[in-house]
Amino acid sequence: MSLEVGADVGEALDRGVPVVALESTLISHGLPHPQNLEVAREAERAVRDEGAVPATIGVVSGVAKVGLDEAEIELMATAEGIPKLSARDLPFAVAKKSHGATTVAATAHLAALAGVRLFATGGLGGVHREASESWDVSADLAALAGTPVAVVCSGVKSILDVPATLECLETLGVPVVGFRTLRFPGFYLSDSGFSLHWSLQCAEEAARTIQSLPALGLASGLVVANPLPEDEQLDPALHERALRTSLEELERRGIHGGDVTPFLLDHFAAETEGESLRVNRLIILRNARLAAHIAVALSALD
Ligand code: PSU
Ligand code: MN
Repeated sequence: MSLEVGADVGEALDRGVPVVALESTLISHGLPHPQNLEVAREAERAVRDEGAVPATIGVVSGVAKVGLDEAEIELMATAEGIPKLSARDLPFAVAKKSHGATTVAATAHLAALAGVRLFATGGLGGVHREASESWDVSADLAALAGTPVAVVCSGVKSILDVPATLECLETLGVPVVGFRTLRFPGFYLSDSGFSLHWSLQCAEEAARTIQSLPALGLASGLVVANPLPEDEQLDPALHERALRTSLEELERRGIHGGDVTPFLLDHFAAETEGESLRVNRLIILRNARLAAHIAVALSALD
């Protein structure tokens, strides 16, 4: 079997108990050890505290798992050289019986395949700065266009070209909505400086939105953008400085492709002396909690 659903996740799905998917790339490539393991465990706990069942997704020895167990999460957090898997990489990891950490694109794909409708992460991938030359646009965007999963996130990572990413989401027909805001969040920052057309006021409204998508024949996902409160965000001046030096260093080293995002997140942590890690952790936990709220509301509607 190349796809396996964890026992508690499978049981929850059978009984209509709410389930929230969590990704493993942020564990293997987005955060350093040991914070990565702490955050992975805390995110699962946050989902449980809100009355849903967490399903951390990843590939272990060639099996795509929806609902990693504790030892498998530890493997994602500690093993050296775990490949970062987008959706297109999944068949190779399966054929080669490899481990793999799933990005937003791959996690959303596997979640939908298993029937999980909510997914929480920190920030989506998107259009990189200089993409007009590099063509570096995350597969996360195309995946959300064709995968019926709602992703709760704090916008797209601020290392990206945010307005270009919003344009791209629009072109792809991905619905994007703010949670209690009309400002698009900026990941480490509460406000990216760009606005949204729609906002949702409560979990129930989000659940009704999710329910309406298939009924309208729309096969896309949904981006629920959940900003950090302003007093919890990264200091904007510090953010600006760290961003500038991180991008300079990226260019100096000529880093490309899938290595860009992990490099920038890592460099950001060094430049901000760990402040960005504190904020990244908060973002992930808040999004896990909101995704669980919405999953609970969605189960109540069904
Ligand atoms: N959000 C975080 N940390 C991360 C990521 C998202 O807070 O590490 C990961 C996600 O897995 C996302 C990936 O899919 O970064 C984007 O990578 P790329 O730009 O190479 O598509
Ligand atoms: Mn890329």
